[in-house]
Amino acid sequence: MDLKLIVSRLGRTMLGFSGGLLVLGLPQPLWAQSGSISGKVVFVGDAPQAKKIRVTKDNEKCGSEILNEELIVSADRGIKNAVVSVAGVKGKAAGSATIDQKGCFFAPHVVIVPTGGSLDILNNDGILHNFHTQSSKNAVINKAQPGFKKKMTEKFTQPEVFKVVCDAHSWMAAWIVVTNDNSAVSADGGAFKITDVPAGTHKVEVWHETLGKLTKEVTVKVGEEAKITIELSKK
Ligand SMILES: [Cu+2]
Repeated sequence: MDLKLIVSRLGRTMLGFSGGLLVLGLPQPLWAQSGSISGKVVFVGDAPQAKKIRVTKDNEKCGSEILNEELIVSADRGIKNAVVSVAGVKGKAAGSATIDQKGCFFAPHVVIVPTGGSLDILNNDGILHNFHTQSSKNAVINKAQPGFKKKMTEKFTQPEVFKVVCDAHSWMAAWIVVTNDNSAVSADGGAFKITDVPAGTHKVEVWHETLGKLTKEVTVKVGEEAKITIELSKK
């Protein structure tokens, strides 16, 4: 049997299988009913230059300059660190996330934590950091993390977007997005992809720390990738 025939028979078997489940009233497997959303978050206007921050403390660990990650726009106007979420659609239950303090900045700059999940806070600098959340729905965490303490773990139970600072280094900042919505953070160059999105029309919410929020309707078809461009600009 040639490969094409095998693939086509296999495809029909899979469709028959999922259709059969539908007739039986059983939940269909995810691959039979979902697609994905991908695209790029784009800055409208001339791409601003990334700013640098002068480091005035712990220079042996931190160097003399740190990139200000408030707004990172690539030469072709892609925006890094925007959060794209499919409202009301549960993401994969990852359960945990990690943020590192290395070179005196938080990495990643924006981290998604599932609601009720935990965040591992690493200190790979071997110097004192102080993890301080500016949260209001979740209890404020204000904890020193001395150089010898390589890892702390915190839980976040309420959906909320909030800033984290370090009281030992005034330039350090990150954002924590606590959500169960299926979400992704845009990469360098602005690209993002969200998989396992049920077929249908969804409200896609976009958030960026300095450019604000935007909502867009997107229709997802089974097995297809809905491609969108999200434009954000300075207010
Ligand atoms: Cu610090």
